[in-house]
Amino acid sequence: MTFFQEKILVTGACGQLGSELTLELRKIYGEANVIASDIAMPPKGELTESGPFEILDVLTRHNLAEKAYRHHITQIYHLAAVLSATGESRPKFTWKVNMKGLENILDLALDKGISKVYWPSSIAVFGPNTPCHNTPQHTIMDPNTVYGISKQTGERFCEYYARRYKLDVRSLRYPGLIGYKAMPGGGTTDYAVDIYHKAVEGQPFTCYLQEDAYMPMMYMPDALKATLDLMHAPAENITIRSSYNLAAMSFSPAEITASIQKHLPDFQVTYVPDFRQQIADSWPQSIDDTPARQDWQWQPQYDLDSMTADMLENLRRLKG
Ligand code: AKB
Repeated sequence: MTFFQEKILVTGACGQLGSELTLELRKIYGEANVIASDIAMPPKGELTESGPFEILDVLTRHNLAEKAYRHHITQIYHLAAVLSATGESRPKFTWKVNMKGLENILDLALDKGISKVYWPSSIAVFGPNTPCHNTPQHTIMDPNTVYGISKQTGERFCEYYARRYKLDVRSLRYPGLIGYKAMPGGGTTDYAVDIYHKAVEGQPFTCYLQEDAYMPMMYMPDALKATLDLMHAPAENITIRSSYNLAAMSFSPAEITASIQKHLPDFQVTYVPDFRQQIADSWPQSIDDTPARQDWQWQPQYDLDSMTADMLENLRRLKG
């Protein structure tokens, strides 16, 4: 596939998704053509060494406009956000970063004629009255975390900009994302990353959710593929301009523990649920992603056991 001089800005590039997605985008579009950005400079590493990096606060419109102008930006992946668990300790700040940040990016896209915007939503848009099994694309949405409320409002905003201003904005409702390259920060699903680290370090794990807290999850290679497939799909195939349901697997802490114990039989987990259990209780257990499968042929590759084998192999390699 060839692309004509696209110049891509990634906000929140140091996050769990951003640090991997930026590198994938650099492979496709060329290292110099993908500008990673975040609120602070990360330690030297692949992200800063493989291409341009800018310090960028998405709340500062003039800073955003200056970067977009200077780098001749044609597409934006706007990933900067505060996640669900952290959001509950700083609700006003979370609302501001998640909503004002998105508004600034959408307006920048209109002002500068930016051709495409990607913005991640989440299963957090659903709430306690949403059907929790095979949650459909269109259903009751009554999120009760500030993160979920900001994502649901953000979805309405994206659809509005797409319909009213013909902005090509695309979005996915990610489940919990699991990868070995970067740690997540402040989410309710983060336990499913931490547990692998503890297992490989030979340590017991204390889980902040109940053993039966079932949630939708996805391995990072699938999340990267879904994001790029959506962004590369012809515009006429994109029938959902709020955000697509996206599914791969669902499991509970007890099930991921059993999957790890197939490789490490002595691995031990204890359960000490905290406030994050209530958040997990309000989210779906499994997702129906039929529109994503129909519109741009979404198909996940990893299930729980194949993810576990890959996570353990890579973490063992990285931790020596
Ligand atoms: C979180 O737990 O907050 C995120 C999410 C599901 O959006 N991983």
